[in-house]
This record gives sequence, C-alpha cells and structure tokens, in this order.
Amino acid sequence: MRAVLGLGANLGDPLTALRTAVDALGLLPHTAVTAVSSVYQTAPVGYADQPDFYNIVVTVETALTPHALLGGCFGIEAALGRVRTFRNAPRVVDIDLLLYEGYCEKTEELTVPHPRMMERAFVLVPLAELFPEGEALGVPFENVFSPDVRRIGEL
Ligand code: PH2
Ligand code: MG
Ligand code: MG
Repeated sequence: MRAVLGLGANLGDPLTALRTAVDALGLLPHTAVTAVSSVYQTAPVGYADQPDFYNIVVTVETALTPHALLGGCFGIEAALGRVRTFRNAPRVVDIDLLLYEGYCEKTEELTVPHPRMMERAFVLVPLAELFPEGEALGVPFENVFSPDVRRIGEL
C-alpha cells in the first residue's frame, strides 16, 4: 500500500534529523521510501515563539497497516530523541501519517487523512511537488502559495 508522511524538525540539527528519519523509514519492515520532496524552511504555525521548521513530505510503499506504520514513526521520533512537551512545541523530529491508500479512520489513536493537513501550507506545498495534479492517493488538495514556505533545496 502507498502512504504519505509529513516530516518536520526545528531543534538541534534539523536537516540531519530529517535525513536520518527518512533512512529509518526505509528500514521499517516491508517498507520502502518511494519519493522525497525538496526541503522547505517554514515559519512556525500554532506556537510562534520557536525557530523556523524544516519540512518535507515523503511517500512510502508499505505492507504495514496504518497503525503499525504510525508505531514505526513514533519509534523513529523517540530514537532521534524527541521529547513531547506541549502542543505545537519545538521538536527534534515529527513524523505524521497524512494519507494511507484507501483508508480513513477517526479515533483517539489515529486520524487519517490527517485532520489539519489541508490548512497547512508547510504540508500542501511539498505535497504538491510530489503530486502536481493536486490529488494524492485519491484525495484532492488545494495548490497553495505561501511566503512562509520557502524551498531551500534537496534533502
Ligand atoms: N508542526 C506542528 C505545528 N506547527 N509549523 C511548521 N512550520 N512546521 C511544522 O511541521 C509544524 C508547525 C505540529 O506538528
Ligand atoms: Mg505534526
Ligand atoms: Mg506528529
């Protein structure tokens, strides 16, 4: 199955954290990373008093279930030293499951498609790079421009 993940980092060495996280995703069982967007430097959303983020979107091909994939993402976040403090706080790395082929869920543990992805330019801009037709895994999304989301190069 195909899935789309959004990654963000803004503490320590964010580009190294993103690279390590992408490599680790490819090491999850029965999972391959199939595309990686450019890196975008983005203004923090939700809690302003923190450094800019570096955001990317990646696609994976996986035989893991959505919950198993989410568990793998949490494991990678923890291995990279993420400490959860408050909502929208700065973080070493955050890996969000945005979309999973043919799958919808809205529970305490997991909401797919990701509940806030459609209002976040730091997700939609890199997503549009991987899906220029404006539809990802059957889910249409808006092609947005934001001066707060600046492409800085390849990972
Ligand atoms: N993630 C958040 C909250 N705010 N802002 C930016 N620019 N990038 C993020 O990845 C981000 C955020 C919650 O996960
Ligand atoms: Mg997030
Ligand atoms: Mg998250």
